[in-house]
Amino acid sequence: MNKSLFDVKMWVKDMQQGKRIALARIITKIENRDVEVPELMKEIFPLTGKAEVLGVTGPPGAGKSTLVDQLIYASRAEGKKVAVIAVDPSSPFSGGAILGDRIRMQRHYGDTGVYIRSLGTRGKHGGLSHSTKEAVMALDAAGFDRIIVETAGVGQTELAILKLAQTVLVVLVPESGDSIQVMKAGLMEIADLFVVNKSDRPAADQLVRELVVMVGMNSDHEAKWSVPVLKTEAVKSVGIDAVMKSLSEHQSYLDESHLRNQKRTSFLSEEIEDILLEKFTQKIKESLSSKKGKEILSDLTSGKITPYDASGLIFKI
Ligand SMILES: Nc1nc2c(ncn2[C@@H]2O[C@H](COP(=O)(O)OP(=O)(O)OP(=O)(O)O)[C@@H](O)[C@H]2O)c(=O)[nH]1
Ligand SMILES: [Mg+2]
Repeated sequence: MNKSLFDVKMWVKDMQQGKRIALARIITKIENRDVEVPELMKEIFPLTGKAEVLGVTGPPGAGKSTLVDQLIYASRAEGKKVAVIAVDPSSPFSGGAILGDRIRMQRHYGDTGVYIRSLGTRGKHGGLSHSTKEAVMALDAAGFDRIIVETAGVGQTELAILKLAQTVLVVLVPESGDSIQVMKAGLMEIADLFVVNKSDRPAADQLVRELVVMVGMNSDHEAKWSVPVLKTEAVKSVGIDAVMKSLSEHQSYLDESHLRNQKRTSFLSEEIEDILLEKFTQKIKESLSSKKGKEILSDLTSGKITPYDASGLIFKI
């Protein structure tokens, strides 16, 4: 008998029935880019496509997790099941750097309608955006109605990750004031909603005004969605209702404008790209370490062929 201890079908079924251990184990396999992932995703994929996926980003310390905590609370009041993935590209370990987030959101502990998980760059380099996409699919299949992806920071990796969201919420704070940064970081292009948090601080209104002007300059007149700029004081739960309202309006807009389908297509197209890249990378590594690969490398080192010749030959193995 050579049956794997990890019965993919059974774990996915358990996950669908709400068993936390199954969900956690599946996401860990995804995070580690385990060999069973393709088989897992085959079971998971047909169960996806129902969840609302929100992305939350902004500079470090802007209050993203505090706001997400409020969004969880408000979503629960609507009867929705919510999952949060806190992504930290700078962390090689999940759970470590983002431990603070778990503590911040721990009032939901014991609520079976809430699941919070961190993802770091464990496993192979560059796979974080791929892992996040598949973790979102797993949570969707597990029956969460709303999935919130919080990314720490506004670098290229974070922006790439946010492509998977249907609605992107950018959180800024008065002291990060320089709205020029917003332009530079490419946030204007991805924001569906701006939130100026810590509005208890001076200069919040100033930042709101600047953002409104920038949104106005950036929006094309044909656009049916005008990006709202809202003020919150997340620690005190101020302004959350308006954020929830805008999020729901954006979701309706996605349906009315048929953008939801378009977003799903681009999500899946990126997933294919990631799968192929992963396969190619693996294949190239195998080819390079094969007998033939070593001969090619030796010819390259001795100057008989060029790196481009070598690549062509490796490609044909
Ligand atoms: N004054 C004030 N402080 C706030 C507000 N919202 C959050 N904070 C505080 O700001 C700090 C950072 O909040 P977090 O929610 O951890 O911010 P974050 O953006 O998730 O931080 P990273 O994930 O580390 O980038 C905490 O000490 C919060 O209590 C607010 O509306 N007003
Ligand atoms: Mg945070």
